[in-house]
Amino acid sequence: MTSIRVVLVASVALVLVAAGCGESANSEPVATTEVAMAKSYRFDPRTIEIEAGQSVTWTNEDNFTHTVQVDGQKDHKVERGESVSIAFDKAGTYHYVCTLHSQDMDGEVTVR
Ligand SMILES: [Cu+2]
Repeated sequence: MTSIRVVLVASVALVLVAAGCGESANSEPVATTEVAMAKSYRFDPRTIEIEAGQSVTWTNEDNFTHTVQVDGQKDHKVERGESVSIAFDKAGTYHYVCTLHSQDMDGEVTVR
């Protein structure tokens, strides 16, 4: 009896862990070159997919200054109402953050 109860508890725990992980990791990339810095403190869409040679334009639609820094590259400050475009020439997956709000604002560009 005791061993059956232990197995049941373990499987419930596994289901909970799996559900928690799926939420952020499985967001499908959106095929677009336009990302909004939306209200409040968000990149929208957060995960995008483009073709090699295309540029991505981030536009600040929030009420606060944000930045875009692709990992390993320079930081671009984007004031309210302004935008910045960054070209991606090589295929790969590029992670980026707003360095002012890196806890809340990050995203990924997949270049095909
Ligand atoms: Cu920000």
